[in-house]
Amino acid sequence: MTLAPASVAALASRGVKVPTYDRAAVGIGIVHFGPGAFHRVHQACYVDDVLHSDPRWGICEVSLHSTGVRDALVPQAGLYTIAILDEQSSFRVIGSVKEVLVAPESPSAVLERMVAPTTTVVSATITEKGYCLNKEGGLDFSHPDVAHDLKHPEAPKTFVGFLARALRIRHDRGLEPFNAISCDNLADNGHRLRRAVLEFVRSSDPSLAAWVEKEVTFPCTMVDSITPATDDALRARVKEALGVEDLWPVQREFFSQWVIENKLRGPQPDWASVGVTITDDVAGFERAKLRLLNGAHSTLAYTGSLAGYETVSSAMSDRALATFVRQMMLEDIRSGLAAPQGLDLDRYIEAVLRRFSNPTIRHLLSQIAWDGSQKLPFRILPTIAENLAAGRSIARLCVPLAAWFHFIRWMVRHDRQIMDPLAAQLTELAKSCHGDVAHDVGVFLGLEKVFSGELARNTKFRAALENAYARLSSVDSPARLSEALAGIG
Ligand code: CS2
Repeated sequence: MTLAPASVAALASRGVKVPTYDRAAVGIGIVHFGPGAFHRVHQACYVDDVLHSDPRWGICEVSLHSTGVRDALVPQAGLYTIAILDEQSSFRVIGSVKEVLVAPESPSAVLERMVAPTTTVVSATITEKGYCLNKEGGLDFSHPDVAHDLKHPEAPKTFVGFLARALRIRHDRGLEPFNAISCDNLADNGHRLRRAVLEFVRSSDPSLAAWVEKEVTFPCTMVDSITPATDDALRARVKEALGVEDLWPVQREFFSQWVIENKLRGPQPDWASVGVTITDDVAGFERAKLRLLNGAHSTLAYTGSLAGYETVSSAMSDRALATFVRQMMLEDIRSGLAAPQGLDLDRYIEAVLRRFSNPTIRHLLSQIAWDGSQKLPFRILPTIAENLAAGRSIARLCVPLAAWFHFIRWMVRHDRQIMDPLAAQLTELAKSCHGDVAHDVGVFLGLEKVFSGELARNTKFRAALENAYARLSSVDSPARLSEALAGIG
């Protein structure tokens, strides 16, 4: 038997937290792009809390590519389980998903939801690559899906294309615009989304640009909860706990944080009432999280993988690696950060390291290693640029980059699939490497979509990167990693 509305009442008696509001009375007020695991453990969970006091905010989920989530959730009437993994793990059934649409199957159904007067929030978790941005942070007009959407605005493929089309229709129908909320790990995510939409509209629908510029809000956000991908072990665990099968449960740590910029317009869920921070200073929170947590994650992903570790917690059990990451956070990253009100950076760093060491979370390094070409420019390069300008050390900060180069070479040597939009180019680059440090580093620095010309030509940066690359070149075990890290920083 699978999870269904009829099984919910019995679950409460098994100690499972279930929605106690009337789901039939829930209306759709939010359209969300990217119903992946992170969104379902994070935003959809906050919304589930809101629905206990305000039924207007059910979610219409939109998948831009795959049918997987739709095919799993529709037979369960949108219900799914979150496993909250901690010393005391718990299970919760979420009822906030009212509908799941697959955009390529029916772009018009998606647009209809986006232009409904009751829809005041359109949000997204589509990963860094989903915004189709170029290295300068603007819209990448050479991206095939962007080119498609400019030609076929009525049937978009991209999030930006859907926003532009829906805003056009709302404008023509005299409706207020919705709030467009990016919930992805991009620096200044709201500003980048706004710029991409304006550039798209200016090139395809210039008469709408002034209205979008003046009327539409794109709040920045910071989102945080460690969310390992769903696996069979989780499915089995949920089945045991619930007594029914959930076709696509999700899992996360106990910790969850959401910070939204204080510029939302029109009717909204009472986010603050369910623990969301609404503030004018999102940038401080976002920089701290992206650079300290996500920067350290990428460092662990590439160095830990080279040493043969599989999970974040196992990599953190390596004393040399854990010490290295802690020093990089405290000495190289923290010094360039301005703490937002209410956030003690030292305590934040210790809390992040404790979260990484949580043994109940099986977070694969290989999952974090995805999309290095998209993630490292937000997580590591800004700190390197600022430290170079301020005369602060960059020695340790070059380790995640050099480790990424070695990781890509290892993947190619072992014929493993590289999960990255630049996979083909990275594979060619790796094949052209032969172990000469200056040559190999030069090859990777030629990645124009990742490294600016200015940074690639910076002799201090190049020297530090070559040093890290040389020291990591024979790492294939924890002992070799410990030796390599000992000489850096
Ligand atoms: C991780 C993030 O996969 C990754 O790149 O660094 O998903 C990280 O777990 C989240 O941002 C935590 O909030």
